[in-house]
Amino acid sequence: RKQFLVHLKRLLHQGNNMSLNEAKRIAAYKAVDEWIKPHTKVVGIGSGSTVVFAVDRLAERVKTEGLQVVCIPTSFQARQLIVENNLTLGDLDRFPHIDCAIDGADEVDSDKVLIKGGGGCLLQEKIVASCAEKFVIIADYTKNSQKLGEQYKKGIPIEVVPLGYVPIKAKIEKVFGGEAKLRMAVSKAGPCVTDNGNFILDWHFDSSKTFDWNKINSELLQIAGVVETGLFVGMATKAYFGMSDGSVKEQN
Ligand code: ABF
Repeated sequence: RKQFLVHLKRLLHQGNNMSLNEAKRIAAYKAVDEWIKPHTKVVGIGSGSTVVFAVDRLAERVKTEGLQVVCIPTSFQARQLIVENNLTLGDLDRFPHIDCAIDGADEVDSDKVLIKGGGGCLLQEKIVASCAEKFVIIADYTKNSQKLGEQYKKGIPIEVVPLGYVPIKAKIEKVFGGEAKLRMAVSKAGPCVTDNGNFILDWHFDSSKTFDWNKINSELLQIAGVVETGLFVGMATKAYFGMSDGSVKEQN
């Protein structure tokens, strides 16, 4: 009864955002309940707003089921979530093999290719995802697209070494077309600097074209000074989308 009232209050409090936040929550809860088993030991914790709900559910299950999990963060925000929820904080030095990583995304296409990094954490997110046996994506319905660029209009984030961003920008635009925009800090006073001290170029591509994202990703990574891309190709095990009708759409 208490839990119901807390949940009801949360729903009422969220007002018109309810459907989007509720969509995030139901996707997150389903993913945690399906992928975090009693024997799960190491969990990768993603970044963004949807993951907050996943950590809520994980913390609840740790308390009620006595789960013994170590959580590996993908950003400063993820680290704060782990600490604030009294979950055990781990690192890749001691836990390089992750059983399951759960993370958000900016967009997911019909082949489960992801755009990630809207929040600027793509490098650590991709490292953690690459160390995970299972990589599970949780998102609301606004991320579920047939083709990349259909709904997400901020471009594909590409983390680059600050020293080279001008020639790298020029190379990307020459080879791939579109426009690679230097991401500015919220204050607009200067460029956004990632947790790793790098810049981000958001590559606005022509979404009417069809791309071989695996090839694009590999070619981008060949450019000297490109550290990582927000294209996650062939990495996601499964995606869960909270839909506006209260259902959860699963993409295998
Ligand atoms: C993170 O989740 C980022 O890669 C991506 O930008 C973000 C999506 O945020 P949200 O869950 O708030 O939609 O993993």
